[in-house]
Amino acid sequence: MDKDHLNSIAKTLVSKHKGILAADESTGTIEKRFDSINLVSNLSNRRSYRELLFTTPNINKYISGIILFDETTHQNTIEGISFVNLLHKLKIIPGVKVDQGLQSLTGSDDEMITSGLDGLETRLIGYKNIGCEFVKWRAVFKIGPKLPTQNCINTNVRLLAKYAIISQKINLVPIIEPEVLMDGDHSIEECFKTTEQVLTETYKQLNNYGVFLEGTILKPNMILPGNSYTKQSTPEEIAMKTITVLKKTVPSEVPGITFLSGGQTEEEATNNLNAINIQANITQFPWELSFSYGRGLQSTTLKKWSGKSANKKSAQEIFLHRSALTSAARQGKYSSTLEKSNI
Ligand code: 5MM
Repeated sequence: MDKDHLNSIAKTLVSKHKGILAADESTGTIEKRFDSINLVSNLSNRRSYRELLFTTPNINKYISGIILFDETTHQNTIEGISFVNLLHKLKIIPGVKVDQGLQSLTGSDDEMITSGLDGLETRLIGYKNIGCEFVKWRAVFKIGPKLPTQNCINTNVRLLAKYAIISQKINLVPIIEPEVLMDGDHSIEECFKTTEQVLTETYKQLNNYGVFLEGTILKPNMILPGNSYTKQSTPEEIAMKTITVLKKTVPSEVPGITFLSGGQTEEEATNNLNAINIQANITQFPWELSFSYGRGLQSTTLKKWSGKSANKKSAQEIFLHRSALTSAARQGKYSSTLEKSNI
């Protein structure tokens, strides 16, 4: 394990002003996204969409790394440059999602565990050889009556820890994504309690497996009420609760925390990240607090594009603008008046 290399990649991913674009939608997920714009999900449309995102002029001012789906790691720009090489040229670090999706937890109708450990090391060597520098694995936890179960938490966090140590052996920085889902009618307090439990167990297992924390990134959910809960929370409350949980659970060796957007609107995800960074600027924290958004960066861009090459330029302008706003939020410098500005 090359610890200096792992630490340097992790730190570059969370450099000041920058964050990560999650463009690693699996085939089923991208199909759902394309359904929303009435576009068929085939190889060619997926390639064109990813090219639109990655070739957005100046996007490297705000984006430090991009998480790809396996298919995209084998694809090229229209001029024939591989996407991985293109990102290197742009000084954007290429990474790849290496979990293989969710399967039912044995004996449970309600809970899922993440698959992908079989043959993982061989796949990782392949990704490293083509130039990827980091990887991502997502575990999900549902809040509900008696959920998540201790069995689901234990099983998922052990898998996360095994994935992380195998990745570091191949000198790939593991992004650790334990996502407490915002689906449901639970309160913000329930999200707080569950996230605290999940993150506590996550770091217990990462330590048990000897994972080098300085060479990792955490990708957690923010502390939010469920999306069908009656009472909504202010960004300040979300920020306070999020930071409190992180302080209780995340060791100071971790270089950076890059939040997922998890189904928030683009504006909510920006506003809440901004409130978190305003807090962080008041009280110093050991980690960088940044973003690794999928929908939080792409929703309006995708709608604008709608699969039409005539819309590519205006869709790229929207993507650059959303990335600039999210970068401002990552510094605690966002305000909703910027939504209509030219920054
Ligand atoms: C972009 O979506 C990623 C892959 O999800 P699937 O395996 O379900 O296709 C996902 O892991 C993503 O990186 C995170 O959920 C963050 O995305 P959001 O949209 O929540 O910011």
